Amino acid sequence: MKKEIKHFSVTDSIESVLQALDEDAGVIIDNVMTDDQLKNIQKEIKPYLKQAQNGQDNFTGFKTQRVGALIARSETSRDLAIHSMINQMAELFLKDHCDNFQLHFTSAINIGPGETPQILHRDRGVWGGYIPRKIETQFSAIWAVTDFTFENGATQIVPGSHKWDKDREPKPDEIAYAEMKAKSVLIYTGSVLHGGGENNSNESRLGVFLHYAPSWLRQEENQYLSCPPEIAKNFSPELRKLIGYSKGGYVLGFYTDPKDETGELESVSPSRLFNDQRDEYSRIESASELVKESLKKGI
Ligand SMILES: O=C(O)CCC(=O)C(=O)O
Ligand SMILES: [Fe+2]
Repeated sequence: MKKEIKHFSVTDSIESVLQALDEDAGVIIDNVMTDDQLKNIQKEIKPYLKQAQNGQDNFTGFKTQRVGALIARSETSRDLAIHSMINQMAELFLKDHCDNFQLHFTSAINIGPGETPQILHRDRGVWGGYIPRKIETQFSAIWAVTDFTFENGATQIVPGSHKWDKDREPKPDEIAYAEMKAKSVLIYTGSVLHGGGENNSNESRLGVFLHYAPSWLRQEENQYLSCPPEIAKNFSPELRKLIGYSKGGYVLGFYTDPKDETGELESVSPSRLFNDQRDEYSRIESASELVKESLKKGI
């Protein structure tokens, strides 16, 4: 029997979606974007797609374009990045392995006609395979900007493969395709086998990828360069925190303003760049508690 990806709607409970994600590591939520969001995101990405080169190797695809820096470049991507249902799910999904999560990667991936299937892979491979499998590293969303069909390169997903032995390879009938209408979103995890689909149609398949990861990990897309402070200063504190202008732990990710001679901007949270005084890690109750907590988690 052909493998299928389960579909949900925005009115389904987050728990039921997460339950399916736990079982399959890939689920679709239909019709999440508004009509205006779809129209606007197409408009915002179009000028960059006009100029973008195709990939240079058989992982990035010789007929596939990638456009990054979406938080800086696309207002609608900012709204999608903080979408409340997606963020609530990301938090619940990742919370066993971190105190906070962050936006890890943004990309509009446009698979052109004639593209061959991308090699199946696990996105957690970006860290070189050093992170133990028991730690879930990514909660990832692919927002469909065009329809995703079997013919035009819908993402291949191998449901359940997050629980497989790492060397097991799927048989063709174990591969499902993330067929969905524009405005829908595919949620998948860093541990599931997946890859771009083969495009045998005359049209391109465009998806907006927004991935989330624990805030103690290095981000795949460097947000401080892709979305520098002079752009981030116009965003809400919530969005700035999500993209990384925040600390990921008591001392993790602090900065010191090299020009500061007042001593005020010594070892502070990046949120202070924007005069935001909030820093949930600024003070600890007790050093011994902090050390004890981290020991309990497994240092
Ligand atoms: O384009 C797709 O559907 C998947 C792309 C992907 O998985 C990747 O580049 O890591
Ligand atoms: Fe991938």
